[in-house]
Amino acid sequence: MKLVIATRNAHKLEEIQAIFDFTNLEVLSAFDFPEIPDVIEDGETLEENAAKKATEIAAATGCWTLADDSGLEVDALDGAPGVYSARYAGEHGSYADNNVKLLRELADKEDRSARFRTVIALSDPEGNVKLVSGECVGVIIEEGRGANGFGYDPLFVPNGYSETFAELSSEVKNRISHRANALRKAHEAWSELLC
Ligand code: ITT
Repeated sequence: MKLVIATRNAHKLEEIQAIFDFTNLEVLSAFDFPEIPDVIEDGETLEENAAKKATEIAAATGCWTLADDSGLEVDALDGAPGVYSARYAGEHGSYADNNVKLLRELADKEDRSARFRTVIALSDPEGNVKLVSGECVGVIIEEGRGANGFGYDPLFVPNGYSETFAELSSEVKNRISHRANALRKAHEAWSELLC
């Protein structure tokens, strides 16, 4: 069976393949289908976007498709940037721009608690979709540290650690991250379908 992972984010693809042991599947990604246009992520929740990505790519490729949508939810900002995490500083903002904006918004806030959340959707080619989610709770520090990972990793220290996600090795991040937790749940829930 072929499984498409619906992302063009190479970091994410690496993390998903490191966690999920797809031994009996031929794994493809959005990179293998350059002709398929990007899915417009205009849902109001991570759940809506993950389901939309999975069902649209499954319909376009005719293959079972796994999609994830993730976001950083900051308590003092009422859950922002949340579903808007990728474009927090504007449609063409970089990861660095997003981090600068996050630090500015939190400048006068005492509560720095936050969580990364991932929703994973699995769709068959007919559009029947299932969802699971996972999270990783931590705090936003005052200045970025570390060079690993991507996105908000330099600003996020997971509970129980003193290093940021960008300072921790990818092995550690892949063990404790929101995506890892969601993928473990996906593995439990869907192992008969996918392994
Ligand atoms: P695809 O839609 O192609 O899968 P994306 O980069 O847009 O890739 P998401 O929509 O899942 O990824 O995530 C939205 C943003 O949330 C992403 O651009 C990052 O800024 C942030 N993010 C997600 N997972 C993260 C992680 O593990 N570490 C740091 N930031 C993360």
